[in-house]
Amino acid sequence: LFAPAATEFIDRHPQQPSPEQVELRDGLLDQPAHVDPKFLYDALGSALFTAITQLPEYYPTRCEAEIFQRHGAAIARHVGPVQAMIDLGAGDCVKAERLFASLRPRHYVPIDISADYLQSAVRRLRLSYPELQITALGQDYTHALALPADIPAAQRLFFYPGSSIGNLSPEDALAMLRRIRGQCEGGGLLVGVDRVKPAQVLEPAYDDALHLTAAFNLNLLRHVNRLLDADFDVADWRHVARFDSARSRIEMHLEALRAVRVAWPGGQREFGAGERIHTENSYKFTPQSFAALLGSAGYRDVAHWSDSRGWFSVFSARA
Ligand code: AVI
Repeated sequence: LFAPAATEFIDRHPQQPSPEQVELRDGLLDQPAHVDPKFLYDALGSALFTAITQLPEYYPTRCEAEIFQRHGAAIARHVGPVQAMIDLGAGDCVKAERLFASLRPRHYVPIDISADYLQSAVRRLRLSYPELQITALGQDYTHALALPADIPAAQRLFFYPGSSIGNLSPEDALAMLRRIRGQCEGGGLLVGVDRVKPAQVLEPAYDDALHLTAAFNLNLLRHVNRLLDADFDVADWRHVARFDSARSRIEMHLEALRAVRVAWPGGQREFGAGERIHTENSYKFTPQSFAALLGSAGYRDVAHWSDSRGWFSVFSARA
Protein backbone atom coordinates (compact mmCIF):
# COMPACT_ATOMS: atom_id res chain seq x y z
CA LEU A 1 0.00 0.00 0.00
CA PHE A 2 2.81 2.42 0.87
CA ALA A 3 5.21 1.34 -1.85
CA PRO A 4 6.68 4.38 -3.62
CA ALA A 5 5.19 5.13 -7.02
CA ALA A 6 7.37 4.06 -9.93
CA THR A 7 7.40 7.66 -11.16
CA GLU A 8 9.44 8.66 -8.09
CA PHE A 9 12.40 6.74 -9.48
CA ILE A 10 11.86 8.05 -13.00
CA ASP A 11 11.81 11.67 -11.71
CA ARG A 12 15.27 11.25 -10.17
CA HIS A 13 16.61 10.43 -13.64
CA PRO A 14 15.36 13.30 -15.80
CA GLN A 15 15.21 12.63 -19.53
CA GLN A 16 18.09 13.71 -21.73
CA PRO A 17 17.32 17.03 -23.44
CA SER A 18 16.61 16.76 -27.18
CA PRO A 19 19.13 18.28 -29.65
CA GLU A 20 16.59 21.09 -30.23
CA GLN A 21 16.41 21.82 -26.48
CA VAL A 22 20.22 21.81 -26.24
CA GLU A 23 20.43 24.24 -29.18
CA LEU A 24 17.87 26.58 -27.60
CA ARG A 25 19.42 26.43 -24.14
CA ASP A 26 22.95 27.07 -25.48
CA GLY A 27 21.73 30.03 -27.54
CA LEU A 28 19.89 31.57 -24.59
CA LEU A 29 22.95 31.21 -22.36
CA ASP A 30 25.30 32.72 -24.95
CA GLN A 31 26.60 36.30 -24.70
CA PRO A 32 24.69 37.92 -26.40
CA ALA A 33 21.76 35.51 -26.43
CA HIS A 34 20.45 34.22 -29.76
CA VAL A 35 17.75 31.89 -31.07
CA ASP A 36 17.85 30.47 -34.62
CA PRO A 37 15.21 32.02 -36.97
CA LYS A 38 13.77 28.56 -37.74
CA PHE A 39 12.05 28.85 -34.34
CA LEU A 40 9.95 31.74 -35.73
CA TYR A 41 7.90 29.19 -37.68
CA ASP A 42 5.46 27.29 -35.49
CA ALA A 43 1.89 27.14 -36.88
CA LEU A 44 1.06 30.70 -35.73
CA GLY A 45 4.47 32.01 -36.87
CA SER A 46 3.91 30.57 -40.37
CA ALA A 47 0.44 32.17 -40.53
CA LEU A 48 1.89 35.50 -39.36
CA PHE A 49 4.60 35.33 -42.03
CA THR A 50 1.94 34.74 -44.71
CA ALA A 51 0.11 37.83 -43.39
CA ILE A 52 3.37 39.85 -43.44
CA THR A 53 3.79 39.13 -47.16
CA GLN A 54 0.52 41.02 -47.73
CA LEU A 55 1.59 44.17 -45.87
CA PRO A 56 2.19 47.34 -47.88
CA GLU A 57 5.59 47.76 -46.18
CA TYR A 58 6.79 44.21 -47.01
CA TYR A 59 7.77 44.70 -50.66
CA PRO A 60 9.84 41.50 -51.45
CA THR A 61 6.92 39.20 -52.29
CA ARG A 62 5.29 41.72 -54.65
CA CYS A 63 8.61 42.70 -56.28
CA GLU A 64 9.45 39.06 -56.99
CA ALA A 65 5.96 38.42 -58.43
CA GLU A 66 6.40 41.47 -60.68
CA ILE A 67 9.73 40.09 -61.97
CA PHE A 68 8.20 36.72 -62.85
CA GLN A 69 5.25 38.42 -64.51
CA ARG A 70 7.28 40.91 -66.58
CA HIS A 71 10.29 38.75 -67.37
CA GLY A 72 8.80 35.25 -67.26
CA ALA A 73 9.47 34.55 -70.94
CA ALA A 74 13.12 35.71 -70.78
CA ILE A 75 13.66 33.74 -67.57
CA ALA A 76 12.18 30.60 -69.19
CA ARG A 77 14.51 31.04 -72.19
CA HIS A 78 17.55 31.29 -69.93
CA VAL A 79 16.49 28.34 -67.80
CA GLY A 80 15.86 26.14 -70.88
CA PRO A 81 13.86 22.90 -70.88
CA VAL A 82 12.96 21.77 -67.35
CA GLN A 83 12.21 18.17 -66.49
CA ALA A 84 12.02 18.51 -62.73
CA MET A 85 11.48 21.63 -60.64
CA ILE A 86 12.67 21.27 -57.04
CA ASP A 87 11.02 23.90 -54.84
CA LEU A 88 12.93 24.67 -51.62
CA GLY A 89 10.61 25.82 -48.80
CA ALA A 90 7.58 25.38 -51.08
CA GLY A 91 4.90 26.23 -48.45
CA ASP A 92 1.61 26.68 -50.33
CA CYS A 93 3.41 26.04 -53.71
CA VAL A 94 1.82 29.21 -55.17
CA LYS A 95 5.11 30.78 -56.35
CA ALA A 96 6.11 27.69 -58.32
CA GLU A 97 2.61 27.25 -59.70
CA ARG A 98 2.80 30.70 -61.31
CA LEU A 99 5.82 29.46 -63.30
CA PHE A 100 4.33 26.16 -64.49
CA ALA A 101 2.91 27.78 -67.66
CA SER A 102 6.28 29.23 -68.76
CA LEU A 103 8.72 26.56 -67.44
CA ARG A 104 6.48 23.54 -68.19
CA PRO A 105 8.10 21.07 -65.75
CA ARG A 106 7.06 17.42 -66.02
CA HIS A 107 7.93 16.64 -62.44
CA TYR A 108 7.45 18.97 -59.47
CA VAL A 109 9.24 18.26 -56.17
CA PRO A 110 8.07 20.65 -53.43
CA ILE A 111 10.13 20.43 -50.22
CA ASP A 112 9.03 21.93 -46.92
CA ILE A 113 9.72 21.17 -43.27
CA SER A 114 5.98 21.55 -42.61
CA ALA A 115 4.77 18.30 -44.24
CA ASP A 116 1.08 18.84 -43.31
CA TYR A 117 0.94 22.26 -44.94
CA LEU A 118 2.61 20.83 -48.03
CA GLN A 119 0.17 17.91 -48.29
CA SER A 120 -2.88 20.16 -48.53
CA ALA A 121 -1.18 22.32 -51.20
CA VAL A 122 -0.25 19.19 -53.16
CA ARG A 123 -3.82 17.83 -53.03
CA ARG A 124 -4.97 21.06 -54.68
CA LEU A 125 -2.20 20.94 -57.33
CA ARG A 126 -2.97 17.32 -58.28
CA LEU A 127 -6.51 18.35 -59.20
CA SER A 128 -5.39 21.37 -61.26
CA TYR A 129 -2.41 19.66 -63.00
CA PRO A 130 -3.30 15.98 -63.52
CA GLU A 131 -0.42 15.53 -66.01
CA LEU A 132 2.23 16.80 -63.59
CA GLN A 133 4.13 14.21 -61.59
CA ILE A 134 4.40 15.52 -58.01
CA THR A 135 6.70 14.17 -55.32
CA ALA A 136 6.25 16.12 -52.07
CA LEU A 137 9.05 15.87 -49.51
CA GLY A 138 8.68 16.88 -45.85
CA GLN A 139 12.34 17.70 -45.19
CA ASP A 140 14.45 20.50 -43.74
CA TYR A 141 16.07 21.68 -46.97
CA THR A 142 18.92 23.44 -45.13
CA HIS A 143 20.34 19.96 -44.48
CA ALA A 144 21.36 17.33 -47.04
CA LEU A 145 18.41 16.43 -49.28
CA ALA A 146 17.19 12.96 -50.17
CA LEU A 147 15.85 13.53 -53.70
CA PRO A 148 14.09 11.00 -55.94
CA ALA A 149 16.90 9.00 -57.58
CA ASP A 150 15.06 8.70 -60.91
CA ILE A 151 15.63 12.39 -61.78
CA PRO A 152 19.12 12.83 -63.31
CA ALA A 153 21.04 15.81 -61.84
CA ALA A 154 21.23 17.52 -65.25
CA GLN A 155 17.42 17.60 -65.45
CA ARG A 156 16.94 19.37 -62.13
CA LEU A 157 16.05 23.03 -61.69
CA PHE A 158 16.28 24.17 -58.07
CA PHE A 159 13.81 26.96 -57.27
CA TYR A 160 14.65 29.01 -54.17
CA PRO A 161 12.44 32.12 -54.14
CA GLY A 162 11.57 34.77 -51.56
CA SER A 163 15.13 35.73 -50.57
CA SER A 164 15.12 32.97 -47.96
CA ILE A 165 18.82 32.59 -48.77
CA GLY A 166 19.21 35.98 -47.03
CA ASN A 167 18.33 34.39 -43.69
CA LEU A 168 21.53 32.32 -43.82
CA SER A 169 24.96 33.62 -42.78
CA PRO A 170 27.27 34.26 -45.77
CA GLU A 171 29.20 31.05 -44.96
CA ASP A 172 26.02 28.97 -44.70
CA ALA A 173 24.62 30.53 -47.89
CA LEU A 174 27.81 29.61 -49.78
CA ALA A 175 27.76 26.07 -48.35
CA MET A 176 24.09 25.65 -49.28
CA LEU A 177 24.61 26.96 -52.85
CA ARG A 178 27.52 24.53 -53.26
CA ARG A 179 25.42 21.65 -51.91
CA ILE A 180 22.60 22.48 -54.33
CA ARG A 181 25.06 22.68 -57.23
CA GLY A 182 26.36 19.24 -56.32
CA GLN A 183 22.81 17.93 -56.78
CA CYS A 184 22.02 19.58 -60.12
CA GLU A 185 25.24 19.52 -62.17
CA GLY A 186 24.26 20.21 -65.77
CA GLY A 187 20.94 21.63 -64.51
CA GLY A 188 20.25 25.00 -62.93
CA LEU A 189 19.14 27.26 -60.11
CA LEU A 190 16.50 30.01 -60.04
CA VAL A 191 16.81 32.10 -56.87
CA GLY A 192 15.21 35.31 -55.55
CA VAL A 193 17.32 37.79 -53.55
CA ASP A 194 16.52 41.04 -51.79
CA ARG A 195 18.67 44.05 -52.64
CA VAL A 196 20.48 46.67 -50.59
CA LYS A 197 18.39 49.83 -50.36
CA PRO A 198 17.91 52.79 -48.02
CA ALA A 199 17.13 52.02 -44.37
CA GLN A 200 13.94 54.13 -44.73
CA VAL A 201 12.57 51.41 -47.04
CA LEU A 202 14.11 48.36 -45.34
CA GLU A 203 13.28 49.06 -41.71
CA PRO A 204 9.50 49.57 -42.08
CA ALA A 205 9.37 46.26 -44.02
CA TYR A 206 10.61 44.60 -40.80
CA ASP A 207 8.79 46.90 -38.33
CA ASP A 208 5.37 47.52 -39.85
CA ALA A 209 2.64 49.86 -38.65
CA LEU A 210 0.25 46.97 -37.81
CA HIS A 211 2.98 45.33 -35.67
CA LEU A 212 2.58 41.99 -37.46
CA THR A 213 6.35 41.56 -37.64
CA ALA A 214 6.55 42.40 -33.92
CA ALA A 215 3.97 39.64 -33.25
CA PHE A 216 5.92 37.26 -35.54
CA ASN A 217 9.12 37.94 -33.58
CA LEU A 218 7.53 37.86 -30.10
CA ASN A 219 5.68 34.63 -30.94
CA LEU A 220 9.10 32.96 -31.02
CA LEU A 221 9.14 33.27 -27.21
CA ARG A 222 5.91 31.25 -26.90
CA HIS A 223 7.35 28.64 -29.26
CA VAL A 224 10.50 28.48 -27.09
CA ASN A 225 8.31 28.17 -23.96
CA ARG A 226 6.63 25.10 -25.45
CA LEU A 227 9.84 23.47 -26.71
CA LEU A 228 11.95 24.16 -23.62
CA ASP A 229 9.22 24.38 -20.95
CA ALA A 230 10.53 27.91 -20.30
CA ASP A 231 8.60 30.81 -18.77
CA PHE A 232 9.16 33.80 -21.07
CA ASP A 233 6.45 36.45 -20.60
CA VAL A 234 5.87 38.12 -23.98
CA ALA A 235 4.85 41.34 -22.16
CA ASP A 236 8.45 41.71 -20.88
CA TRP A 237 9.88 42.07 -24.41
CA ARG A 238 9.75 44.33 -27.43
CA HIS A 239 10.53 43.81 -31.10
CA VAL A 240 13.55 45.61 -32.60
CA ALA A 241 14.50 45.61 -36.32
CA ARG A 242 17.49 47.63 -37.60
CA PHE A 243 19.45 47.74 -40.84
CA ASP A 244 23.18 47.25 -40.27
CA SER A 245 24.58 48.76 -43.46
CA ALA A 246 28.18 47.64 -42.74
CA ARG A 247 27.00 44.01 -42.65
CA SER A 248 24.32 44.59 -45.26
CA ARG A 249 21.64 42.95 -43.15
CA ILE A 250 18.43 43.61 -41.27
CA GLU A 251 18.78 42.31 -37.73
CA MET A 252 15.77 41.33 -35.65
CA HIS A 253 16.08 41.24 -31.89
CA LEU A 254 13.86 40.91 -28.84
CA GLU A 255 14.74 43.48 -26.19
CA ALA A 256 13.93 43.11 -22.47
CA LEU A 257 11.72 46.01 -21.29
CA ARG A 258 12.81 45.43 -17.67
CA ALA A 259 15.11 43.14 -15.72
CA VAL A 260 13.72 39.61 -16.05
CA ARG A 261 14.66 36.10 -15.05
CA VAL A 262 13.71 33.32 -17.44
CA ALA A 263 13.80 29.73 -16.21
CA TRP A 264 13.52 26.27 -17.76
CA PRO A 265 14.06 22.80 -16.24
CA GLY A 266 17.70 22.68 -15.21
CA GLY A 267 18.59 26.28 -16.07
CA GLN A 268 17.82 29.97 -16.05
CA ARG A 269 19.10 33.31 -17.32
CA GLU A 270 18.76 36.83 -16.07
CA PHE A 271 18.37 39.59 -18.67
CA GLY A 272 18.97 43.23 -17.76
CA ALA A 273 16.62 45.96 -19.03
CA GLY A 274 17.60 46.67 -22.67
CA GLU A 275 19.40 43.34 -23.10
CA ARG A 276 18.60 41.59 -26.37
CA ILE A 277 18.07 38.18 -27.92
CA HIS A 278 19.14 38.08 -31.59
CA THR A 279 16.47 36.20 -33.55
CA GLU A 280 17.08 36.78 -37.27
CA ASN A 281 19.35 38.25 -39.93
CA SER A 282 18.04 39.07 -43.38
CA TYR A 283 20.98 39.77 -45.70
CA LYS A 284 20.56 42.19 -48.60
CA PHE A 285 22.68 41.90 -51.75
CA THR A 286 23.79 43.96 -54.72
CA PRO A 287 23.56 42.25 -58.12
CA GLN A 288 27.37 42.14 -58.06
CA SER A 289 27.67 40.67 -54.56
CA PHE A 290 25.15 37.91 -55.31
CA ALA A 291 26.68 37.11 -58.71
CA ALA A 292 30.06 36.83 -56.92
CA LEU A 293 28.53 34.44 -54.36
CA LEU A 294 27.12 32.27 -57.18
CA GLY A 295 30.55 32.34 -58.87
CA SER A 296 32.28 31.23 -55.63
CA ALA A 297 29.78 28.37 -55.37
CA GLY A 298 30.77 27.24 -58.89
CA TYR A 299 27.77 28.39 -60.95
CA ARG A 300 28.20 29.77 -64.47
CA ASP A 301 26.15 31.54 -67.13
CA VAL A 302 24.57 33.81 -64.47
CA ALA A 303 21.71 36.12 -65.52
CA HIS A 304 19.46 38.32 -63.42
CA TRP A 305 16.27 40.35 -63.70
CA SER A 306 14.95 43.17 -61.47
CA ASP A 307 11.62 44.76 -60.65
CA SER A 308 10.96 48.30 -61.94
CA ARG A 309 12.38 49.91 -58.75
CA GLY A 310 15.48 47.72 -58.58
CA TRP A 311 14.52 46.49 -55.11
CA PHE A 312 14.66 42.73 -55.74
CA SER A 313 16.44 40.39 -58.18
CA VAL A 314 15.83 36.94 -59.60
CA PHE A 315 18.96 35.07 -60.68
CA SER A 316 19.18 32.15 -63.05
CA ALA A 317 22.43 30.18 -63.19
CA ARG A 318 23.73 26.90 -64.59
CA ALA A 319 25.21 24.38 -62.24
C1 AVI B 1 11.53 34.26 -44.99
N1 AVI B 1 12.40 35.43 -45.07
C2 AVI B 1 12.89 35.64 -46.43
C3 AVI B 1 11.82 36.66 -44.48
C4 AVI B 1 12.78 37.86 -44.65
O1 AVI B 1 12.36 38.85 -45.23
O2 AVI B 1 13.94 37.75 -44.25
C5 AVI B 1 11.49 36.46 -43.01
C6 AVI B 1 10.96 37.71 -42.36
N2 AVI B 1 11.37 38.19 -41.22
C7 AVI B 1 10.69 39.28 -40.92
N3 AVI B 1 9.85 39.53 -41.89
C8 AVI B 1 9.99 38.55 -42.81
